[in-house]
Amino acid sequence: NNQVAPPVSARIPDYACQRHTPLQHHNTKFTDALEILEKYADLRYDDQDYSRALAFRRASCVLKSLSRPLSRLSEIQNVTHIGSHSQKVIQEILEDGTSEEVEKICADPWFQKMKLFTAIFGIGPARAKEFIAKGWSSIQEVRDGCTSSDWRIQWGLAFHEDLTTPVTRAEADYILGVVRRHVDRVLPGAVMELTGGFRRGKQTGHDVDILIMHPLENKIIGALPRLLQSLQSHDIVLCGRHERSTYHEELLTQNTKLSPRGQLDHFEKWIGIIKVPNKIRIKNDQSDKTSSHQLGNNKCNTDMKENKDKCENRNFQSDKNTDSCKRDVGNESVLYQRQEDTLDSGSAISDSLEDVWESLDKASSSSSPSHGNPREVKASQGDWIARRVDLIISPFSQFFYALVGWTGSKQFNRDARTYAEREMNMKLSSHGLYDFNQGKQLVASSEREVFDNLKLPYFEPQDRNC
Ligand code: DCP
Ligand code: MG
Repeated sequence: NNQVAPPVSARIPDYACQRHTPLQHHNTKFTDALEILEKYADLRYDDQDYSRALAFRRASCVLKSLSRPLSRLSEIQNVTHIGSHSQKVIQEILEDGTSEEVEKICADPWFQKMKLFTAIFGIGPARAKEFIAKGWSSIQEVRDGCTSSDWRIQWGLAFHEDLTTPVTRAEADYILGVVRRHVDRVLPGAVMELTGGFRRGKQTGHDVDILIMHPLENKIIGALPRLLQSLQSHDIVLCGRHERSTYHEELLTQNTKLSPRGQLDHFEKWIGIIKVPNKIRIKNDQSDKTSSHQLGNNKCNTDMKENKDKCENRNFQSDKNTDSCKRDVGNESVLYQRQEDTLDSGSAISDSLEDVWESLDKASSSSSPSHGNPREVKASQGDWIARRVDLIISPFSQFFYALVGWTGSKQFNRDARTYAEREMNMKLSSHGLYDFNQGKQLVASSEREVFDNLKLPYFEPQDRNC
């Protein structure tokens, strides 16, 4: 039939945080290609110049939010975020099914090596380029030649195959359960959320991001070291690094951008690798999918396709009157009440904090963040697989901003922060929201309230997959 679909451009809001972006959408043949161009631009050009890469990501994000497959370029011709280069690629795919430029990039040995090397835990584009300059083209060559003393690179190389095997949802749930048991021991009453891609409904991920909070603001002091001790005493931790909080109030108003790489927040956190029994993954494997190496449809990466699974309703609702918030998980409803701190304010808190940091510093200077020699540990690996885990501790007062920030996606965050700045004269971060018009912070006691404060419609985590 010759019916021409009306242009969709009129209905597309400017920012990704104003659009539904589901995990499963209708335009993967375009978005896969655009995201290869994004990756290539990210790796190819100067670290400071992420703008080319972002242009492809923005175009891809718009296409992900369309409610139907794109059939003609004219439907999106006036969309701000789809620039001429992206339009050219889309047109090519509409006509031929593939893009020659993208095919070429996929076949480019330099690109293949960059992807291979930057997939190593601890290796960024600059180091990957050094490896290529040395003439290396395989992981084994890096293992043989790399002399870095960085714990991430050492463990990343030793456990590269483990760490590039996608983490399944079953494993993420298992890790959450293990951490929860230990958190209950060292920080009773704490609240935990599985964040990152899994919270957005993804069935696989490259790591497991867990956000931890306690309704008593000061209870979290020293909790993460205790948690790690507890995990370590059960032989769960392979290696990792504990980072102090670098948060201070002035950050709320300072003009800092969300960097394309690296987490731009100041929470106390632990970044590391833990062991997960193989049987957990294998259980999940029956329903798993394989990686694709097809060139024909411009999918040259090893991304896993996502299952179309509706994710749990893990939303928080606030009750403004009682200064509390409620989380619904299935039929269960959990109430979090902000509680009175029992610790004195002022010097008592800072003294106890200093004590904690002092003992932590002593501990970390006397031992490396890893346990044993990575190669030896790998050689004697039992029936388990190494998994990347991030544990983040947030004070209650920042929790819902932290939850939005750590749920992502990265692009959702970027757009939400740009929207806050340009449209609202506000500064949004994972620590809070500052309104320059009123000269004050806007508190949130639910995820919904974060959106309300920004005058944005609420989007479920599974609709933030831009
Ligand atoms: N994040 C961000 N900016 C970054 C890195 C991360 O805003 N530069 C936020 C958004 C991410 C979340 O933190 O969704 C977790 O980071 P991950 O890198 O783990 O991203 P995902 O969990 O989304 O991806 P994956 O499924 O591969 O783990
Ligand atoms: Mg993640």
